[in-house]
Amino acid sequence: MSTAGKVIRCKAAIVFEAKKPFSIVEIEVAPPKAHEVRIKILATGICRTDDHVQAGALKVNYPVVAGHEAVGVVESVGEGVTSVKPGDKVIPLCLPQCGTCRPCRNPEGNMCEKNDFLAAKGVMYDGTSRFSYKGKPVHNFVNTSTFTEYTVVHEDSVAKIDPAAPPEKVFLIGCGFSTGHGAATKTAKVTPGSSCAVFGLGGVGLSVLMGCKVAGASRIIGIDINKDKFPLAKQLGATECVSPLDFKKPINEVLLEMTDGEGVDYSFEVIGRIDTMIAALASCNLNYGVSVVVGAPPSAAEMTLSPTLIFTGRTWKGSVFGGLKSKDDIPKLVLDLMAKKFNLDPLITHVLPFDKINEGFDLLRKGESIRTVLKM
Ligand code: CND
Ligand code: ZN
Ligand code: ZN
Repeated sequence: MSTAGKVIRCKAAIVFEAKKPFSIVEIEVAPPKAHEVRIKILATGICRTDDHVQAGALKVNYPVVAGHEAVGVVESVGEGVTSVKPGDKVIPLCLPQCGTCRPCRNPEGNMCEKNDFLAAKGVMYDGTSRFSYKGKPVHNFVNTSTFTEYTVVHEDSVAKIDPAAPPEKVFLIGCGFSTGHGAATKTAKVTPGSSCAVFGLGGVGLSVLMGCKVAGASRIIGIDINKDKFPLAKQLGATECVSPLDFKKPINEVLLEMTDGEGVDYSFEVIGRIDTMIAALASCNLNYGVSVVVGAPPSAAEMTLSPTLIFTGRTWKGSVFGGLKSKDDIPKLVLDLMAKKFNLDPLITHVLPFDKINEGFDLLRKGESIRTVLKM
């Protein structure tokens, strides 16, 4: 029997307030309104950004259904939806692409003005939510919310993908892989023969590393305080790995020594800490080096640094969702996956049923997992 037009009762993992574990409860998911799409989630990944939501490091409105890295099937669509139809395999897009705002029209832009990263309102465009629990509204997260059996997103936040794409792998194109790979290839535009340093070797950092390798970098230095991450980093293309804990001097000085005082051509911060953002900047060449901030900074953080770091010519950039134009670029990356241009298997270390979401986050916090996929 079709569920179109009806309220769906289903399981979701809610964070009721910061620092409280995910609670699996039954919620109500309203039908999609005009230009909205209701999606049955098939598989969703655990990204550090969702942990920031749980930990209260990112500004969000609670209670919230987090989760932003997933794949699903369209269950029903609201009036006026043209780009997807029921039954289509899709990836929800945490960064929308409306196609008409200035960043969408600028060839170099991708921060669509419909994004909810900064305002973090946690509601649909009309200011209301499609989720409710015991009659009260529950917020969404970055226009997606995938820690639920069903979600509703705006048509700007969904991309139709190859129906043959395997859910337990392709979910990673919904954030981690695309963010990291794009940061190297699109934001930094890493050049053949160059040197790179990647700070943080989690799912996103390792994807940066894979992007550096594809772009032809000849030297890739991985940096992490957890040495258990080194073997996989080397397997994926790191030429060397170092831990800041092995040195008395600051890690940027270590990297300068490793590069004969030159610094690397490209550095990436993929942790989300102020000190490592500055260390990454100071590690790239003082004149033509490019440093990219990928790690999500705590919402309330501010930083101070010597202006000389920039004065000599370094370029400092940020990169959200790998600088990709989400709706256009995600289906292409899925085709590349299907054509075996890259392999996501090494990044997916754990598979758990959705109910074990808290266990999945524990694995991430203990540094034991790269990516855990939750199957619905
Ligand atoms: P994950 O936690 O898996 O990886 C972070 C890595 O950093 C771990 O291996 C840690 O051991 C390591 N680390 C922690 N502290 C230090 C330190 N002081 N020095 C060196 N290494 C350290 O996280 P992830 O890979 O899922 O995500 C990484 C960041 O990227 C995180 O901040 C997340 O919120 C952010 C992100 C950004 C975007 C975007 O669009 N820009 C999208 N998704 C995630
Ligand atoms: Zn836009
Ligand atoms: Zn993410």
